[in-house]
Amino acid sequence: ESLPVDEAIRLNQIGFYPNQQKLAVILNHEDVEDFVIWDTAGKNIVFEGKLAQTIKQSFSGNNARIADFSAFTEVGNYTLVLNGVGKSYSFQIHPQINQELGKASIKAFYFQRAGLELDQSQAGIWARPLGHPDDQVMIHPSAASGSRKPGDLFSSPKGWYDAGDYNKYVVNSGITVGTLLSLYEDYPTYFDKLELNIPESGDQIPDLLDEIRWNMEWMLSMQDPADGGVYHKLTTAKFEGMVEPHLAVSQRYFVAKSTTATLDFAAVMAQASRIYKAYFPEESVMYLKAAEKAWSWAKANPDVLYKQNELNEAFDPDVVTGAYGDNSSGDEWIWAASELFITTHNLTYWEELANADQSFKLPSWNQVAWLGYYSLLRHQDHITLLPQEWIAMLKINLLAAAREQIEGTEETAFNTPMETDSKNFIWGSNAVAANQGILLISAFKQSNERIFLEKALDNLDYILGRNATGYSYVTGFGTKSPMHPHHRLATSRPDLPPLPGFMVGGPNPRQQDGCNYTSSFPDESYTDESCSYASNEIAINWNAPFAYLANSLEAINQ
Ligand code: G3I
Ligand code: 9MR
Repeated sequence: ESLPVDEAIRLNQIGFYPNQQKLAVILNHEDVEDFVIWDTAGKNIVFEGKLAQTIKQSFSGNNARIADFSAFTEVGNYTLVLNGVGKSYSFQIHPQINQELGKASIKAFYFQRAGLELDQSQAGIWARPLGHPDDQVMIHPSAASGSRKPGDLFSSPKGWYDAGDYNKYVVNSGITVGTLLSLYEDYPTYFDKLELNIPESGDQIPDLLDEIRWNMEWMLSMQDPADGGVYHKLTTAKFEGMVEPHLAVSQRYFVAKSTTATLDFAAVMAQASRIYKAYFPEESVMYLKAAEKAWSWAKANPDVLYKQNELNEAFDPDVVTGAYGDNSSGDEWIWAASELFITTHNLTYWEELANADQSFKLPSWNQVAWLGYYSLLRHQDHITLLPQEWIAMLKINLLAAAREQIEGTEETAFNTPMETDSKNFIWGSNAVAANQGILLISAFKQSNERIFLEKALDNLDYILGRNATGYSYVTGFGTKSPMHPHHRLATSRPDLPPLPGFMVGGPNPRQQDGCNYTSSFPDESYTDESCSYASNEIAINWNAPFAYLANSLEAINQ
């Protein structure tokens, strides 16, 4: 018990399902051969094992060996011990091991709410005054059209703050809402019971749907009622300082309509229309009308891409906040057409899909085709109007991509799909790991092959500590977790621990923020400093796939 914690022992710092594979990775320590599992309560040895013979190399050249204790299945609290060397952080084995984590990953969205006073009864120590009412948002010259003139003011309240900043961007809201609505569509009975303690808890609809609705209501107000086009973003001209929301009071603007924002909007409105129908029939009709109107605008304006630099040459004031500029809208067409087709069964939308690229592309804010394709596969039994060979091809592509994704996992130092390619380590790399998890879970659902589920769990283990930095990348979860995320809500309250349930962006060797990093290797380029927006920011489009991964594994293991 007097043994020190040895950070060379890397494992999921939350824990494991009893029947799940359980791995730790031991770095270096070439002389050690045995390990034991201690029961932390009784300090008894409950399991003895040997480290794997195979030595693998991490990207930075550390020697890595596996300690496999999958055979140990008893519920409890434990540490892994290397005799005479040190112990791991503590972890649990429990049949609902990811339940609290899953809830926190969604509660995080409540903490991101704009335009709401957070009450102590729901927010605890993170209670805060109302900020960003967004009842006086100005039409930026780039957004003027019809009767809406530069300088006009309209209301556009609610929604979630995008990330560590306080702005609200439609493109990024789109993939976030789409991912969360899909989580609900995949596991409705799990979410029908799940309580999040948010202001709407106790009403007649599932808390997850209440939380998403907070953002849907904002998104609706981003549509120009005159023509159906959707503004790309609602933002200050420059990023605010690191101040609390009620003190961040610079003028906010509606900025330029774009095809990508409009189609992402159409997709989520169409998806929401079918999901909320049972609860709010009138709202459901309104969502669908909004989606169809957005679709018509996009048809008339098929290639209005958001180019921030060009807009800044033409209009004042310059807008330098998150661009979410994308150089193609092909994937947005696929997503919108898919969701509209599933909801309406109208074959007009099929025209957009018939010759579309079906190859697998991992979803991200600028690549949304597979949000639509996942939905079509989810609803395959109800879309019999579509050619069955075409649907079958989607499924083939999905399974092929999943197989490719897991190939080589065993050769990586930490045994995760995430590490099979150093190119996965981009800005927001942890969301790559989470989105790979969604791919693998979707493949499991389509094939019933458990290997896909196991590899999805490997990526969750990665996120929670079995990785090259030894961090559990989720605030408030795990022993060594981010304490200084790039998050204005957190940095402006240095007296409080960071808000819980947020997965930070993660290792990113391009290090675009200019902060101090201690390593430049792909999977070690992470620094827990608030200056590091390129590795340590939080964002709604990263938390959504993380929430999908944690909650769907929990729902599947029920
Ligand atoms: O397109 C290239 C690709 O060809 C290349 O292989 C790859 C290598 O890294 O880079 C790709 O471009 C990257 C782009 O994201 C698309 O993934 C850029 O390098 C990278 O700088 C860019 O990062 C984006 C970042 O904003 C800067 O624009 C992140 O994806 C995006 O998540 C992030 O979003 C910000 C918002 O702007 C503002 N709010 C916070 C939010 C999170 O940090
Ligand atoms: O806080 C901003 C963060 O949300 C963005 O991801 C990041 C990149 O666009 O920019 C951050 O804002 C910084 C700005 O770019 C440069 N000056 C310092 C700002 C706060 O660190």
